[in-house]
Amino acid sequence: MEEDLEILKQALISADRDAAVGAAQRLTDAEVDPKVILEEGMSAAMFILGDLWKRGEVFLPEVVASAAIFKMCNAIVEPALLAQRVEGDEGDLVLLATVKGDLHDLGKNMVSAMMRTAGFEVTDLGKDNPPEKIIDAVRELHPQVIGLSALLTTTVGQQQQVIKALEKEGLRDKVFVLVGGAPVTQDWADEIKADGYAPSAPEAVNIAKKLTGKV
Ligand code: B1M
Repeated sequence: MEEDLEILKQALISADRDAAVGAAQRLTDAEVDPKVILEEGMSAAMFILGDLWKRGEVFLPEVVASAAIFKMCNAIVEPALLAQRVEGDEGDLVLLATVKGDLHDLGKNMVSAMMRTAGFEVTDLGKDNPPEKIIDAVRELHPQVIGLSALLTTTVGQQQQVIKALEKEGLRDKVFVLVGGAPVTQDWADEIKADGYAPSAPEAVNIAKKLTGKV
């Protein structure tokens, strides 16, 4: 398992599609915990790739290719994760969105899959969502939790804009707001008066459970 996890990581970093997909398949066939494959293999690889990108050792086209391969691997691993789904309570709806101006969705998709596995219903608005669209969805769907993902220092402010819009529309006390994404911190979550912050997808599930009184 350790060897295939390392192959998966290196193959994602070097955008080697066949090696990455092969390793993801072998790990899934061997019934390795899908959360371990996602967090310790795939997510960790993208973090390293981000560092190489920042240092100018890889370039945008390579990152685009790695992100596409990440999605292929995710398509292999996610069904195994969802097969572990526990039954949830009706009405436990989580509304997920990447904020306006932000096109990063790999982490949000991981949060979505892990929330569903934990028994939550999930409506995923996708990426680049302005506050108005999120407000409309809150009015229509009455979620218990809104999960806002932001990956850019230039877009984290949008999480605050959503909270301000909820306040303006008189909806703030009707829904819990959970924030996450690489540049997001507990301090930021406190500053914008979010109800919760999670540094990872499994932790996002734990916080959503706490907020909704499941643990
Ligand atoms: Co982007 N990008 N990118 N990018 N990208 C970062 C974020 C960056 C840190 C890279 C770097 O410079 N080192 C940098 C941001 C710097 C900054 O803001 N200061 C950056 C940049 C600059 C950009 C562009 C501006 C580049 C350009 O065009 N010149 C551009 C912006 C486009 C836009 O959004 N408007 C851009 C584009 C892209 C791609 C399209 C090529 C691609 C995204 C593909 C996609 O998502 N479909 C991409 C990628 C892949 C990355 C890195 C390398 C990897 C991100 C990722 O998917 N990680 C990233 C480097 C990094 O993050 N260190 C980088 C894997 C994923 C599973 O992790 O999303 O962090 P992550 O999710 C984690 C946790 O954060 C958490 O759970 C997940 C794991 O458990 N989490 C939550 C996430 N959301 C959560 C929500 C929650 C709770 C937890 O509650 C609701």
